[in-house]
Amino acid sequence: MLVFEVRDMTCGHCVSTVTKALKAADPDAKVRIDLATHRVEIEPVKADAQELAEAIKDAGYTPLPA
Ligand SMILES: [Cu+2]
Repeated sequence: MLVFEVRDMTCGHCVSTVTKALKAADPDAKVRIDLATHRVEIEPVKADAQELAEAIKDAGYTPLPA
């Protein structure tokens, strides 16, 4: 499982934007986001950590190693 901390994800809209971006990069990945801790957990199927971090960045957010 991959974990990022995304501190600039601040509301439900951000959560859905980040989720959509991750699903676009890896449609079958499992994505779990805890807004209170800004924690994004991903069980990838085909994308690697680099690609998923890029997807979060392209959506306008900043993934940090957690
Ligand atoms: Cu938001």
